[in-house]
Amino acid sequence: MKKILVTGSVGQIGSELTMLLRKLYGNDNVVAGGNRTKPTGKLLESGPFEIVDCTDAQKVADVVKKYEIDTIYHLAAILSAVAEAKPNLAWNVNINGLYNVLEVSREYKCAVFTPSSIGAFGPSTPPDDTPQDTIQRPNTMYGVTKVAGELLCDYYFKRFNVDTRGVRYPGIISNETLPGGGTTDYAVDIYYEAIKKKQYTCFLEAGTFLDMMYMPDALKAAVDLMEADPAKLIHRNAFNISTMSFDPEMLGASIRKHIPEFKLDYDVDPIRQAIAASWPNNMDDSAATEEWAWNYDFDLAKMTADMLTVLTKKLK
Ligand code: AKB
Repeated sequence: MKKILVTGSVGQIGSELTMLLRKLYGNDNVVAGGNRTKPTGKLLESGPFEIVDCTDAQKVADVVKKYEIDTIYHLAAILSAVAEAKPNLAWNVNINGLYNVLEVSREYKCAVFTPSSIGAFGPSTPPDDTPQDTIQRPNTMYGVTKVAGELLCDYYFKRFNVDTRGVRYPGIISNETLPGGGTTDYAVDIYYEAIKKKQYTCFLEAGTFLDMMYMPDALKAAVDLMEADPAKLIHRNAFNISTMSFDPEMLGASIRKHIPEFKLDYDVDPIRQAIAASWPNNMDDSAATEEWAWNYDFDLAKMTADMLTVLTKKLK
């Protein structure tokens, strides 16, 4: 049985991924690693928790040794909007933190999953059907750390045989933990506000198309890739994965099918708008499909129905 450490386990993806991994591999075999915020509820009660600041290599090594970890899902990261506001912090966490995790993994022979992002692309990237292998010249600090992270992970695989794998996540939409500091966060906030106020003011412009994904598909991608036959992987860091592409208007229209009086207006944040404008509209994920049979369950209509059902109960 695998022995897994999840860094960033209290975050948006980490909190749900840790619970899924515990279900698949056993509660005691999955250590939730968090930096400052202690988990609460089922995340804390269902298995081990350790404070793991990925910028402290010794701490990462101590936890890996203590639990005989063989696989790390390294989710601790600073997202795009916060990275633009705090570039030093983003470099430290996203690059130095990843470097520490890779070094510890080299020493203790761990496999490593590291999420990259649509943010690894930039304004000179082909925006439609963005190919797996294409121009990556992002103009944001987040993007710089994501491209460097992809290269670093590939380097550790080729040079040291560390089993590194990753996906380029689109904006992730979930009904449990809120995202923090991303450019795609509007696509989560909008559901909460639609239920609470029947109105949402969006910080991205109408017509801003971005790849998005519902959390169950995002979790499946991480697990399926880490379980994939390594002999079939031509790429490693990181695979394009895609399930739906929409702009705020399309998302509003899908919500209006359930809440007809829902109103959408705009108060555009120039910083996040510029970030979003530099990212692809939709990615070509055929390499992931060919190399590890990537597939998904949720399109926009199915996701909206599920989000509204779950959140309506939760917000009562
Ligand atoms: C963000 O908006 O920063 C993230 C991402 C697309 O990587 N959700």
